[in-house]
Amino acid sequence: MPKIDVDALEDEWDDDVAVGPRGRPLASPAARAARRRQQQGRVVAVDRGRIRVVLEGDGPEDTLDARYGGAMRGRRVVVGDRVRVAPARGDEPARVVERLPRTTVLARTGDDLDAHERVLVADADVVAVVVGADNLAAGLRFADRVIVAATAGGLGVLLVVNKVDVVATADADGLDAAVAPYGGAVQEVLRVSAHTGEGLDRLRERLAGRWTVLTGHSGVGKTSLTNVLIPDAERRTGEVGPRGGRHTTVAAAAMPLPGGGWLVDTPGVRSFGLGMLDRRGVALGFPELAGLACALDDCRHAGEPGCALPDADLPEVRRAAFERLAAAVDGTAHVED
Ligand SMILES: Nc1nc2c(ncn2[C@@H]2O[C@H](COP(=O)(O)OP(=O)(O)OP(=O)(O)O)[C@@H](O)[C@H]2O)c(=O)[nH]1
Ligand SMILES: [Mg+2]
Ligand SMILES: [Zn+2]
Repeated sequence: MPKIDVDALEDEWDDDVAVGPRGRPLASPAARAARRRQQQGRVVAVDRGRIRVVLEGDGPEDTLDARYGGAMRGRRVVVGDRVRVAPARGDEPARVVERLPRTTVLARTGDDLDAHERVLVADADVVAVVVGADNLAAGLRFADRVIVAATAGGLGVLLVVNKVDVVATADADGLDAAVAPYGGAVQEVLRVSAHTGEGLDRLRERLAGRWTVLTGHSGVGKTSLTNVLIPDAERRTGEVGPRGGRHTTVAAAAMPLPGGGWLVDTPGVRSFGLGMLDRRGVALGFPELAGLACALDDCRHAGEPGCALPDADLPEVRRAAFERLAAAVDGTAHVED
């Protein structure tokens, strides 16, 4: 039986609708007309080959399902990507024919020595790293990593401490002391509860008009927060139980916030590898180190003569976080978090 080259067929289809290799428009009048029919949009969900897009000028609820066009040549899109879409024709679905350059990326690697980065969300403005008040220490180690990755990718960071309802009044001081060192590392620290609604007004203000990605360990309440911030979302959350709240969300999805802006709920991850960065990249993710006057312009803060790090004025836990993550990407220590 002759083998059908699906890619070749797709190329033909796409050439017909105007984009040549590398997404350049083809010159023929028919191709130019086809290109005019293409529209720009933004990816709000991806399910393998199915891409959900909101077209520019359409309402946020008005989504369109598209497939990869041959002109994409194996390039993949993620939630948040800006794309050009060729409209559906007859039985043919709409096609994503071009991915526009990304302005920000939230990316991680499998582990700290693996350089292959996976982009989780593109072109978002802010990452809200969610930690559970009932598991603060592990959450803050995770946040250390997200702050570095987000800064490298051009995103701002909010630290959202969820489940404050489980903290007894007597422990509230402990919580304050634990998060205080992060004041200089993120745009804002917010204390919230998806269950009682505490702190959500302030969170809504911070989210308004922006694309915000929720990230955090599984079970910290990312989807619970999504559901209270976006009542129509009705996404499934983990039940409380022996294995409660473990990997309930399986794919990222962007949803419009009632007050404007978008919230991206993502699956919980166990760790956030920083293998795409070296020691200097890690240092850039510590805003507290920005003004450091080391003798060497390209100081790696690894014990060089004249390095200003030992005398730098930054909280001890943040200094320890830098040492830990810098050693992890250097390969001098294996960091288990
Ligand atoms: N006490 C308390 N429990 C909460 C709060 N928010 C979420 N939970 C509970 O935490 C569990 C996990 O919540 P999810 O919203 O599914 O967590 P998630 O971060 O989306 O988890 P993944 O999708 O697996 O990444 C559920 O049992 C929620 O009811 C909160 O503010 N307080
Ligand atoms: Mg979830
Ligand atoms: Zn230095």
